[in-house]
Amino acid sequence: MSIFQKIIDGEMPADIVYNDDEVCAFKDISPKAPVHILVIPKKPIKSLSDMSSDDIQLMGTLLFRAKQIAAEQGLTDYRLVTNNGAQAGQSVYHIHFHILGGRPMGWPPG
Ligand code: DGP
Repeated sequence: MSIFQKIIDGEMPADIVYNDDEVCAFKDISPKAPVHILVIPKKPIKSLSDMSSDDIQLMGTLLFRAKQIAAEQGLTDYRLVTNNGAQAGQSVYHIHFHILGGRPMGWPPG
């Protein structure tokens, strides 16, 4: 079971900023920007590579919630990132989008 599943199940504390039947969002424990929030589906999809066609609507919902949460946090400019696989920087295998904002962002990412 991933650490994010434990957060969803209430077994692990987190600073939750959004929660509904399908989506949960909470502050990253190791923030890389003044605003750093993780947006996850409650369905335990491991990574973007594991998304199936059954998940298209859910992932659209996730994107919509991400933009709402970013706005609620006062962000107009921000980055929305998913790391897919270890080489891309994924460390938790429950799909998530990072909302990163509140400072200028470089490009390309390292
Ligand atoms: P990634 O490396 O893309 O898989 O992102 C995983 C993120 O999850 C990373 O930025 C740190 C964060 N994280 C790991 N464990 C916890 C935790 O227990 N609580 C919270 N809030 N965030 C966590």
